[in-house]
Amino acid sequence: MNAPLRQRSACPHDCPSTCALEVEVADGKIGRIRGASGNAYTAGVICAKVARYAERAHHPDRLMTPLMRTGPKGGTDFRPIGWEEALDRIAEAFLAAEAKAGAEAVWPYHYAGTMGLVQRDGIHRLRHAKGYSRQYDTICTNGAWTGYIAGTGRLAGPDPREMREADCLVIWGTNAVATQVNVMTHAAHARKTRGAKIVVVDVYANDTTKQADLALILRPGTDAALACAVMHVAFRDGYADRAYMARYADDPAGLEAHLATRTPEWAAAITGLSVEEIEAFAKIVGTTARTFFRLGYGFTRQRNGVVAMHAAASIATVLGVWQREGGGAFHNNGAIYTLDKTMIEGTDVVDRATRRLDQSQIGRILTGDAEALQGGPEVAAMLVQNTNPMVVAPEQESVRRGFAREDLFLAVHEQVMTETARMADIVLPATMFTEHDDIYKGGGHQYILLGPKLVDAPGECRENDYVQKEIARRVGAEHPGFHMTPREHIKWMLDASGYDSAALERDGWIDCQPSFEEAHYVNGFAHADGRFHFRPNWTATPAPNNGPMGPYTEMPVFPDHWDVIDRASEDRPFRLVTAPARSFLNTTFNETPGSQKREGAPAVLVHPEDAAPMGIADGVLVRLSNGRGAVLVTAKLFDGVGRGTLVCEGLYPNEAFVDGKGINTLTGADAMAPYGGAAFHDNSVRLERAGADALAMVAETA
Ligand SMILES: Nc1nc2c(c(=O)[nH]1)N[C@H]1C(S)=C(S)[C@@H](COP(=O)(O)OP(=O)(O)OC[C@H]3O[C@@H](n4cnc5c(=O)[nH]c(N)nc54)[C@H](O)[C@@H]3O)O[C@H]1N2
Ligand SMILES: Nc1nc2c(c(=O)[nH]1)N[C@H]1C(S)=C(S)[C@@H](COP(=O)(O)OP(=O)(O)OC[C@H]3O[C@@H](n4cnc5c(=O)[nH]c(N)nc54)[C@H](O)[C@@H]3O)O[C@H]1N2
Ligand code: SF4
Ligand SMILES: [Mo]
Repeated sequence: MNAPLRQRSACPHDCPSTCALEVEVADGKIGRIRGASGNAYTAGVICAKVARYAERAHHPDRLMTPLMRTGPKGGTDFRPIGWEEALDRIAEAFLAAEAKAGAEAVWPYHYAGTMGLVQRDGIHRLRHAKGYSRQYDTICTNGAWTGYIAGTGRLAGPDPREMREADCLVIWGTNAVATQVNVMTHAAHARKTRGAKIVVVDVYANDTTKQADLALILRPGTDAALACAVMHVAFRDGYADRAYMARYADDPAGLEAHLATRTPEWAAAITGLSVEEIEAFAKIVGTTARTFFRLGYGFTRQRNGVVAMHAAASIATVLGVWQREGGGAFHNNGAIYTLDKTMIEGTDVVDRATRRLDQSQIGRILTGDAEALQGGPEVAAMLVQNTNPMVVAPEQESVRRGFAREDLFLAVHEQVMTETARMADIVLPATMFTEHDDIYKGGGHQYILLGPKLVDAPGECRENDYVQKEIARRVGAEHPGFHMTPREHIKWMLDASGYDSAALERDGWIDCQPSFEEAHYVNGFAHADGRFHFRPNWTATPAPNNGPMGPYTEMPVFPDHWDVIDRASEDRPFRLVTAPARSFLNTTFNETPGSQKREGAPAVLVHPEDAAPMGIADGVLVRLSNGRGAVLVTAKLFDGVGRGTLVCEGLYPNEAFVDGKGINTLTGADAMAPYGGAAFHDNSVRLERAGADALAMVAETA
C-alpha cells in the first residue's frame, strides 16, 4: 500500500460547523480524516463520527447498483437493474403523472444529506424547468432564522471566531459538543486565555452543560421567559445600555415598561429555574462587557420558538454588547455570501405560481390532506435525494401510510438502504462527498469551501448532479445549467458573485467575513430604520415565506412568554424533547459500527422522582403516547432532566424500536407561527409502563 496523501476537502453534512478537512487518500480509497489546522474556524478539530468516515464510505451495506423493487413496499425484495433502465422508468413515471394531472403531481423532495450547493440544490433546476411542485423548507431552520432576523433584519452576526475574545460565552439551546463541536474549541480557548465564563441554557444535563460554569436547565419552551427576566434585571440594576439603545433600538422605553412585571420570580414560576439562578445569569451577562450569545436551533423547535430566539437576541441589544469585539449575538451567517445560483437552481425559470408544498407536512401531503395539497393534484411521483423522511419527518403515522400508497411512484437516490429507500420503486446508488466535486458555505462560520472529487466512486454509484441531468434529458427539461459540469457550476457561480474562483482552488477556502462595522451593526441594524426591533412586525420579517401561518395574529408585541406550546396536561403530564445524538447526524451514521456502538439502543431519560411513583425502574420498557401515536422505548433514570421533562436522544432507525415505530410518531407537523417550522422538541406525552402485549413482543424478538 502506498503512503497516504493528505487531500483538502470539506465536510458535506448538515452541521453548522462545515469543517475544513484533510482526507488521507491511498490506493484510491479514503482513510483517516482530520480537521484542517490552517482553517481558523475548524482549527484542526472535527467530530469523531467524521474522523472515522472510512467506516461509512467502505461500509459493506453501501448501495452499489440501481435496484428495482420486486416485493411489497417497505420490504427487502429488490433486483439490480442498469442505470439506463432505472432512469427510463423514472422518466416514464414522471411523464405519466404529468400527463394525468399536470406537472405539479410530481414532487422532487430533498434536504441536506449533503450541503454541497451543486449536488444538493441542482434538484431545483429540474423542478423549476418542468414546473414540478416546489418545496417549502420547514424542517430545520425556519423558526430560528425568522426569530433572529425579526430583531436584526439580517441573518448574520459577529465573526464567530470572536468567541475566542469573549469574557462570557452564552451557549443557548444548542448541544454544541454533540452538534457543532468547534464552538467548544473557541469556548475552551476563551476560558483558557481569558478566564471566560461559559453559560449553557438547555433542558437537560448533557455533554455541553458539563463544560459550563453556569448551567441553566429549564422547562422546554420557556426560554423567552428567562430572557425577559434577564432584561428586567438589566433595566432594574443599571446593566442596560440606554445610550446604545437610544441610538440602535426601536422602542427601549416600551420594552422597559413591558418588562416591569417580568421579574425573576415571574420567570422562575414559568421556567422551573430558581430566582437565584436567574439573578446570577443576569449579573454575569450584565457585568461582562464582552458577552457573546451563541444561539442554537434547539430552543426554537418549540411552537413559541421564533419568539424565544428573538427574545434571546434582544438581550444583546439591551446590554449593548454588540458594540464590542467578543460581544453580540450570533446564530448563522447565511446572509453574508450572496451567491448567484441561477445556473445551479434555475432561479430564472421558476414560476412562483407553482405550489410550494410544506416539507414537514409530507405525511399529510402523501395522504391527500386537501389543505396541505393547497388545492392542487395529489402527489403521484417523487424523486427523493439527500433525505430520509420515513424517519426524520414528523407525524410518522401518516408518513408511513403515504409512502405505502400503491399509486405513488417513488425513486430514492441514496448511499445506504434507508427506510425511505425501502419504500421506493427504484433505488439509485449515490456517491459520497470524496467521490464528487462540490462547494460548501458555513452557517456557523464565514468560509466558502471546496470539496473536490478525491477518489473514484465504488460500484455504479453516481452523483446527484448526474441523476438530475439524466432525468431532465428524458422528461424534456431545458436549462443551460444542465449542460455544465459541477466544476463549471462552481466557477460560474463564483465568477457571477464576484468571488475569486482561482483562490478557492488554490487555498481550499475563501474567508468571507464582513468588516467589524458590518458584522456588529455599528452603522445600524439591517432594518430600513437601522434599528434592532424589540417590537417586530412579525409578518414583514424578510424570511423566506409561504405565510404568514400558524397562530401569527396572536404573537406578542414585545419579547414575552408565549404560551402556545403543547402544554402538559393531566392526560399528558410530560414534555418530550427529541434532542440529537452525538454519534448520529440526524439518521446519517445510523449504519456505522462506531456510532452504533456509542449510541446503543434508543432510550428515554426520565427523572427518578417522576419514575418512582409510577413503578418505572431503570431499563424497563415504557410507552410514550399522545394524540398522534405511541412509542415503546426503554426508560433510563437520570436526574439531569428536569421534573416533568423527558428526553429521547437521537434519530435511530424506526426498526431500532420494539414495534418499529420511531420517535417522530409523536411529533407534530403543524406550522409554527409566523412562517412555519416543525416543533420537534415540543410534545406533551403520557408516560406509562409498557403493557403485557408490548412485553410479549419484546420476548418474541429476543
Ligand atoms: N451529533 C449530531 N450533530 C448534529 C445533528 C445531529 O443529529 N447529531 N444535527 C445537525 C442538524 S440538522 C442541525 S439543524 C444542528 C442542530 O443543532 P442544535 O442547534 O444543537 O439544535 P438541536 O440539535 O435541535 O438541539 C440542541 C439542544 O436544544 C435543547 N432544547 C430542546 N428544547 C429546548 C428548549 O425549549 N430550550 C432550550 N434552552 N433548549 C432546548 C436540546 O435538549 C438539545 O440539547 O445540529 C447538526 N449537528
Ligand atoms: N425527532 C426529531 N426529528 C428531527 C430532528 C430532531 O431534532 N428531532 N431534526 C430535524 C432536522 S434539524 C433536520 S435538518 C432533519 C434532517 O433530516 P434529513 O435531511 O433526512 O437527514 P438524514 O437523516 O441525515 O438523511 C440524509 C440522507 O441523505 C443521504 N445522503 C448524504 N449525502 C448524499 C448525496 O450526496 N446524495 C444523495 N442522494 N444522498 C445523500 C444520507 O445517506 C442520508 O440517508 O431531521 C429533522 N428531524
Ligand atoms: S463537526 Fe460537523 S462539520 Fe465538522 S466534521 Fe463533524 S459533522 Fe462535519
Ligand atoms: Mo437541521
